Amino acid sequence: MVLVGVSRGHNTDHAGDQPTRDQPVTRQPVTNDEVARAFADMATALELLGANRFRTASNSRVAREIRDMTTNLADLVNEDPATAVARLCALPGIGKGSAEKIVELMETGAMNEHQKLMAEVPRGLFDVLDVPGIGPKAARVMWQELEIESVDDLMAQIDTEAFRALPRMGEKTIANIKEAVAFRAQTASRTPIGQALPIAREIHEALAALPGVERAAYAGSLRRGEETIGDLDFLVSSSEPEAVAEFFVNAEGVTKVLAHGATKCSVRLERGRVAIQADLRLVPLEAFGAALMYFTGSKEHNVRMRERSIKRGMRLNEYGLFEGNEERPQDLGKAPVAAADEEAIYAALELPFIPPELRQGHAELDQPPTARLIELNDIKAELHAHTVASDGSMSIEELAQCARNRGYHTIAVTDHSVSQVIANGLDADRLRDHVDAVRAVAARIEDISVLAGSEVDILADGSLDYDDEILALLDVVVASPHAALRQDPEAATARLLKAIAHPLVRIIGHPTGRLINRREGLSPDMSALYRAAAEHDTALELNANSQRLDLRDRHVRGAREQGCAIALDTDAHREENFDQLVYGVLTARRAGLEPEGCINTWPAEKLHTWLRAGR
Ligand code: DGT
Ligand code: CA
Ligand code: CA
Ligand code: ZN
Repeated sequence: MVLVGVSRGHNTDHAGDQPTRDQPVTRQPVTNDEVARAFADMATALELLGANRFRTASNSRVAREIRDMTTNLADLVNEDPATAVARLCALPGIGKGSAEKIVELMETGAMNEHQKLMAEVPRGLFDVLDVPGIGPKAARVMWQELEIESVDDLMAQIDTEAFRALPRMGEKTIANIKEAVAFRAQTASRTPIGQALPIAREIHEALAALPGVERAAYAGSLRRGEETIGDLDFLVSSSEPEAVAEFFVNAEGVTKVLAHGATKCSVRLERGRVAIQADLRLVPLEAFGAALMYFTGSKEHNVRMRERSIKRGMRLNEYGLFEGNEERPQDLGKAPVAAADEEAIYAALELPFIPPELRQGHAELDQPPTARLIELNDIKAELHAHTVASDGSMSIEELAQCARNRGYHTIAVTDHSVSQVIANGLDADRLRDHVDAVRAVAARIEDISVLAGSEVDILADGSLDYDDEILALLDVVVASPHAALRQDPEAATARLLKAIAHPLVRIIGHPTGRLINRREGLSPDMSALYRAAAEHDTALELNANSQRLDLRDRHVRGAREQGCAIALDTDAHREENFDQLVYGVLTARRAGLEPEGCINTWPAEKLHTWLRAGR
């Protein structure tokens, strides 16, 4: 597996558009982000070890240079490994030593020096360093003086005299550390769905392929499409259950077996950067539907379903739906009303099949869905995507090809605007040239519409990053907030309202700017945004990138209630980012979004007319 050398159990990654790698088991080219992370790790380890300042600083500098770089290092090395070192040295900020390490990482999947350094520092110390307010100096002193090697050690000692006696450790600092650790405990223990789903799918496929397996599924929060996952839940019916259990407790990445029984197994999994618990239940085929329903949850949905059963003189549990509110001795062994399939259980309770994403324990039983929810195949257009002109890795043609491969009728090229310096945003002159380049490609390609657009920054005061005359040249304007994301709610509301009302803006990209588990983002008055968006017929984006999922599920629901159009886009920077659409679709389904409410499902003509309207 690639990246054994550069992965840790947590994420100290900087904020950005790039999703973390989705396929930790197949060997894929090492990304720039991962190379940067390896150098950043080395800098941190050196600092914790109290190494020479210059060595530390040079590794941090290389990490920074690589993060800001637009050249794809894997491509550069693979082009001709023999001359890679020399060509890497030609890049800004890369010396010979670093170049050799980069090539080593690309070729072997690991960096020797990185691994050596990482072995010298306890892993848990990186978590201590991750606590906001604790810098490398402080972490080093805690480690050296008090043998603090993890956040648990830290919390065990934080109220001691010895801890208070550490240099610069005042009451205020201690209070801040406690608060920060408490916040982390709330968020960081849940795995983002973008990391959990690829692992679960792979395990699910492997389980389904085992001899004797009749049915296999994943359940729980993952099946409900929640944005973060506490643990993975698998269900299997098999004529050879022992073999299934045996396979599960020995699956790739299992670091600890927590339970290994005849009907339940529980393991701790570590895959790349992801550490997560996984449960397996072995259930009889006749009761698979009841078990699937029970373990899909949510707990609140289950409670409502049991109440409904009782009202109808039945009882529901993980084995089935049975006659009678209580289990009486004479009922033992009686066949259930329904158990093998979820559909039959819902039907027996006079309900339509409730899609797992809607099983939230809200109103889904009182007002079951009437329209079909949106599905992956409904999406026919991508309206937010980047090319090499800013921080993407595809050319305009490659982007168009990706969209065509997905069967789309429209792809919009929306590179970053001038303020996004780190993302190589385009100034007005470069944008004009870029529009010409997009139009030239569009003229050559007949079977798919390639639109010239921009992802223009919404500046802190709500003004846009280009003049109107420039924006008027474009086929589609996605306006997004990227900076000043700690604004107070009033300022954020005013900022976004101004962009929504702008006649040339058709879509507001990732409206809050939050990053799951990492950045809170803006907290505007969402109802005010929905009303304005509906009034100006500006679409609000559900950005499908699994680090973003912004709008959130409840926001999409609120927006639809006000009649807003929703744009569902992946914000693709690389080809594989198109696969992030699934996370957006799951989130949209949780919001009860029907295809018609999403502009990306509309036929080409309807969409293009809408994009042109009002400008
Ligand atoms: P998670 O893992 O925190 O992301 O969320 P879930 O929903 O996957 O929760 P989990 O793994 O604890 O349990 C899976 C499902 O099993 C849960 O959604 C509903 C069901 N379940 C588990 N424990 C209970 C319980 O005590 N009561 C009821 N009604 N259902 C339960
Ligand atoms: Ca779970
Ligand atoms: Ca569980
Ligand atoms: Zn973007």
